[in-house]
Amino acid sequence: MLRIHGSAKSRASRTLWMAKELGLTYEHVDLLPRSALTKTPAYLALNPNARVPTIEDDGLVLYESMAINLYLAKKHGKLYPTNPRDEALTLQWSFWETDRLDRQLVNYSNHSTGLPEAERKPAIAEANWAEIVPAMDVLEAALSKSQWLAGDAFSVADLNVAGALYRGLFLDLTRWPSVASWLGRCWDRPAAKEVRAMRE
Ligand SMILES: N[C@@H](CCC(=O)N[C@@H](CS)C(=O)NCC(=O)O)C(=O)O
Repeated sequence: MLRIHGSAKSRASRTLWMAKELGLTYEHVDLLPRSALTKTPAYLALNPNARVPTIEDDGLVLYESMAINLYLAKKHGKLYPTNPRDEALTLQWSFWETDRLDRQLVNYSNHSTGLPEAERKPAIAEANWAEIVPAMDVLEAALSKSQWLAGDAFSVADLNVAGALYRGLFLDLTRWPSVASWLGRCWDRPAAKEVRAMRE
């Protein structure tokens, strides 16, 4: 049976969202990032990075949330592109998000609102926001031409990017109206709502 390691309050929310979209039965090991349980020899044997998420599935151990979701969607033949063009776009957007927005959004959110006030560093928030704006402009341009990131329906490409943009739900998205409506469409899905309820 699929086992998912990682709290819904972490990047494991993307994996949980995918498992729910696919209707999979899974065991959830609710590990908080940086907790002692992510540093045990047993967990480090699964993920030597001491990070979440990690999955175990039929003997396969896999980390990296984007790779996990691509694997699960492909394995179960749902939400995975059916042609090389859309598959390439799916990989493009998944890698793009990891490079351009993933840590930037976490850093911005932590240092603007998330951390206790005394620990926030406005310069870190500002530097990350300076990277977020041009990346969101790129996403806006793509989504103003097409409802979905790869093909003509919601897919793992949208899940991977929208899942990573959880913190975007709390940003002022006025400058990016197509991103705002796409993000709403994605997070309005029943599976996404379930994960959001686990997270908040
Ligand atoms: N690129 C990885 C990032 C994983 C990651 O950084 N996870 C965070 C939780 S959201 C974590 O475990 N952090 C622990 C740490 O930084 O020590 C992925 O997408 O799976």
